[in-house]
Amino acid sequence: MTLTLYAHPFSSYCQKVLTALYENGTPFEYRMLGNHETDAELEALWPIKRFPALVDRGRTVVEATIIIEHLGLHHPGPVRLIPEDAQGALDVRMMDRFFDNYIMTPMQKIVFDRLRAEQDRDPAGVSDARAMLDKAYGWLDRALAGREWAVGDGFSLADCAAAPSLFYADWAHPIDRSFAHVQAYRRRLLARPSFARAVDEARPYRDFFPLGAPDGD
Ligand SMILES: N[C@@H](CCC(=O)N[C@@H](CS)C(=O)NCC(=O)O)C(=O)O
Repeated sequence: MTLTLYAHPFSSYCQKVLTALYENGTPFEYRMLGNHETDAELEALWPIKRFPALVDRGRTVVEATIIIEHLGLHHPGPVRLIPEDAQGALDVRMMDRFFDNYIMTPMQKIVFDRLRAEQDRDPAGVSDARAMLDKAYGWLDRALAGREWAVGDGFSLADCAAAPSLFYADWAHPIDRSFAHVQAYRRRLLARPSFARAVDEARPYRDFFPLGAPDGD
């Protein structure tokens, strides 16, 4: 086994990569963060200390999207998460950026703000994040009409990004019922065995969610 993943099951960006690994049944060693030993190993590899991080034969790979690109390049499996044709790949990468920048980022802003001491909070920033999520849900709802997955016919990198971002975004800033396509897409993502496994592995940590995890899901 050449792959070692530094990750925590409750982390949204880790779930993005775990979904890709589980899609293809790719074997890896799971170095679970949250204890002194593995946290120190991560810091030695990547002083920025954001996770996940992958180590493959001595090479450290960071950023969830780049890890998934790396897996496709060096450890391909039956599910091709980035299409072979260049335009298809560009479409997938564009939607991957959409989910990271306009769903995951504002969701994290709301969640991380709540973890701060009251006097250090940023109400204007949180309000902007909520407004961004409303705009992003609206755009996505129109984009998803008639689609099963984010791009084309198959499950892709974009869906790996969508799954944890929409999962937690709905907890942080509920997706309005009027966005029926987004709601249905989120349900499809939760039913996908790879992501369902990542969600199940994170269940013991739901108390970490500072806004209170809802009973559903
Ligand atoms: N751009 C990074 C973001 C990774 C990220 O934000 N990870 C979170 C966990 S979901 C983290 O490292 N949080 C710890 C911290 O902010 O100190 C990626 O795509 O992998």
